Amino acid sequence: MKEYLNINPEVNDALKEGKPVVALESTIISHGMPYPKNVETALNVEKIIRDRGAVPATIAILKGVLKVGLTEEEIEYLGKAKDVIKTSRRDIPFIVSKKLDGATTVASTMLIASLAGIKVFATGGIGGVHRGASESFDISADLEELSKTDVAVVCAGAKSILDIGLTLEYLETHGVPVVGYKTGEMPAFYTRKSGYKVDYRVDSPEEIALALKAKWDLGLKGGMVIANPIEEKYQMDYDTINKAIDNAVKEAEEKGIKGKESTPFLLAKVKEITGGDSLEANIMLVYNNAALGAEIALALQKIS
Ligand code: PSU
Ligand code: MN
Repeated sequence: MKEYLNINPEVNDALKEGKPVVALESTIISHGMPYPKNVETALNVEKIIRDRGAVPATIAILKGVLKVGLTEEEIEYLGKAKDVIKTSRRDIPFIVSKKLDGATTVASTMLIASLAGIKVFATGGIGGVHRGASESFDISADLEELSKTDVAVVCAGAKSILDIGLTLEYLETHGVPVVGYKTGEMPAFYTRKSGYKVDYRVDSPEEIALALKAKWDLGLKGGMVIANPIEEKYQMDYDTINKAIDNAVKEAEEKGIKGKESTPFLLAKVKEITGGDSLEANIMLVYNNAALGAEIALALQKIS
């Protein structure tokens, strides 16, 4: 394992001393936001986590090495680079053996975080069951990973580029708890509402930490989705964003966009249609999730 995995010294010390660590993904940097906002956001996210007394560990694959805890220079590099490959679980063997650069999705970030011993991961949104999946079979590997890898994922729910109802059904089938932070409703990334309920409402990081401890103590494999709604003041207008998403989905269908290109295409289209508004909302919700991720990591540390 040592030859594949590189944990930076700050993260390594924190893990050894049992200090709270929060993992962060890198597809959001390379494919989720434009430069330089992506780099600025990634660095701010790390600062938010540090300010709360936890250690951030941004994860990516650089020249074939699984990196846990990128330096500022490495984040800058990933944010600017044009040829970084979106890397989910199935891509890892080739990115590693060919010594390529890979930006990690929720699935691969969970996997690598777990190899390093990190239990909490904060991001924007998870992948899920796509609309029309009964025909296309397009279901993100993020969901499968959540069913088997012991990492809690703090997100702002799932975008309605996905079929949120089917995503929740899939998670239920695979035994993945979906909890709402201070809400009983599953948030839809840009908006606090989706029309779907979460399994449990939780009102404090301690409550989440206790449930995670119970889950893993009992040997119930897999993660947990902690859905943290975007703050009221930053949420987008429900009809505006959903119209933009409907148009993006229609265009993807017309152009025959499939497979791993699907999510990045839809995200970019939605951003194009809504201008800077959706980017701004996206950034604010990631900050919100980073803060909650740090608090959960702290709460978990206290009881473990
Ligand atoms: N959803 C978002 N923003 C993102 C992603 C999803 O709102 O940046 C990224 C994440 O890295 C996620 C990945 O893990 O897309 C899912 O891709 P796919 O649907 O191809 O599994
Ligand atoms: Mn897919």
